[in-house]
Formats: sequence, C-alpha cells, structure tokens
Amino acid sequence: STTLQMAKKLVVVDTDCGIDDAQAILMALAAPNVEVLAVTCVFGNTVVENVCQNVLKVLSVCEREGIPVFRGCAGPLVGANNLCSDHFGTDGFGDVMKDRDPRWEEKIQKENAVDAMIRLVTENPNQVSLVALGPLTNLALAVRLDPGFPQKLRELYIMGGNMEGIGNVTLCAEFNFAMDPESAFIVLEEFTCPTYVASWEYSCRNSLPWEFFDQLINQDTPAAALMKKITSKCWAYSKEAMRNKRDVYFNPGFVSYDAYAMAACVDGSVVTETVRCPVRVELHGSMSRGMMALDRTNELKKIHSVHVLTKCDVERFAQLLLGSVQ
Ligand SMILES: [Ca+2]
Repeated sequence: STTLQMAKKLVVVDTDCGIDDAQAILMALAAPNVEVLAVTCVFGNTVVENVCQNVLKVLSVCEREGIPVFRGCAGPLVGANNLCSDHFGTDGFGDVMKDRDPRWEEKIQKENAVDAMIRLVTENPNQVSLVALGPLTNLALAVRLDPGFPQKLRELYIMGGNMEGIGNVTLCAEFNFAMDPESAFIVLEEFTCPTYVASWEYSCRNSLPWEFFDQLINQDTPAAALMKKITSKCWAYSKEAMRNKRDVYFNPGFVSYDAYAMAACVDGSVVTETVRCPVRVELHGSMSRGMMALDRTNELKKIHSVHVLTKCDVERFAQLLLGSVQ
C-alpha cells in the first residue's frame, strides 16, 4: 500500500522523562508515520538515572524495548543542578513505582546520549527530526562536539521557553529553559535547521478540560493504565492543582506540556498558527534569566528565525492524545 511505501519520519526524542514526557513518548510510539530511532535522556524533572528508568518503563509497557535508550547530561552546562523539580514527584513519575528494575543499567546503551545523537543524525543526514522535551544540555553539547550537527538535522521541535514573558519556575522563565539557560541560548543561536518552539504559554493557552483527562486515563489499555498510575498521587494532577499559579494567567485545565511539541512533529496540521521570528534567551536578568525573547522587529539582526507556535487545533490534539494510549 502507499502507506507502507511512504517513508516514515525518523525521530530522536531527547527527554527528562516526567509524566508529560511519558505522554509525548507514547504519542510518538503510536504514530504510524513515525519511527523512533532512539530516546536520549537528560536531567530535569528528576535525576538522569530516574529519567533512564522512566523511559525504559514506558517502552516496556508498549513492548517497544528494541528502541535504544542513552544516558546523557546529569546537570546544566553552568552552575549547580539545584533546581531539580518535584513537580511530578522526586522520581518524575509521581513516586508510585514499587517495581523498580534492579538491572535497568544493563538496558541502557554504553554510548552516551550526545555521541549517539551525533552518530544517528550523521548516518541519516537531513532525515532526523529531533524532539527536545527537557533542558537542552545534550543538544548544546552536540553542537559543540560537531558544529555541523544542526545542518544535518531535518528539523527541531522544542518544548520550552515562553513567548509572553510569563514564567512558571521563576517570574519570567519556563522550567526547561530555566534549568539550563546557557544551553537554551546556544541551541536557539546555533541550531539553524527549521525549528519549532512550543512555549509554556502555547501549551497553557491550548489546555483541555479535566473531564478529557479522566476519559484519557480511563481507557482500558496498558498505556492508559500507566498514565493513570503515575498521575494518581501527583499534586500536579490533583484537584488542588486546579487553582495554581498557571490558573492565575490561563484558564484552568489539563495541560500535557511535552505532548504539544510531539504533536507538532507527528502531525503538523495540529498547529494552526505560528509567529516566525528570531528569538534569544536572556542569560543575566535577576527575574528574567532563562526567558525567551521574541524579536519581531529584527532588532538583533539575526539571520535565523524560528517558528513560535501560537495556535493549536485542540480537537485534533485531543485525538492524538487518545490515539497515544491505544
Ligand atoms: Ca519534559
């Protein structure tokens, strides 16, 4: 059939695997038009050792253990790793896992994540879509080790940053960028491939009703059961979370952050409006370190512009989420 003849989109997922990363990885695994070449791990929602174990758990639930998992950076380029979030529990998966695999390290590839990323992209020039769901440390190191790395990518999707100066972990900065502002700066200056940024405000402005979340996790499938389990004791998915900082700025709702970047990669029609402009990450402000600034009047005289996602087909996005747990 034509479907079989159609080349699949080759995807590398770089993740700090918390609960929303798991949802995004499930979406990639379920997409018939996507082949996940590798999952590379980075610190963020939890320490990188937990990230590796969480990724293995997701792959195991989907019986996709053949996809190689690589360990990457354990902290940011500059400064101490003291921001590690407990948003999704200390282990990133809501602290409910009792059946930790004592032999998980044997299941992680020997090659480190940054080397693997460079190798896979070099082996498949201009074919690999990279989807970055955590702090951008692995990507920043990749361009330092191989300056030609961005030119060999087909495209880059990032969940991170902000477009209206609204922060979540600090007043003006979003978590992934705030965790490693220098890496975010390097990536947005030096990755000249087509780049799509799903910011914090983009995901919050395209939230789904909590009733949809209940429908999603109550599907009778192993993937839905995993999502139900890891969200069961997590504050971020509790009733109290419905009156949090996010709701001061946006309408209350269920926001699966990383899934918005993955959805854009899996099905571009989900994104219905973008702003194309140069961007830069602030490194110095006492309130704005890690903030992404949009340069819509080209004051920075940059050559490269990125696609900042602004509007989403929420119905289509909801369909992709439901499909991701089937
Ligand atoms: Ca993430």
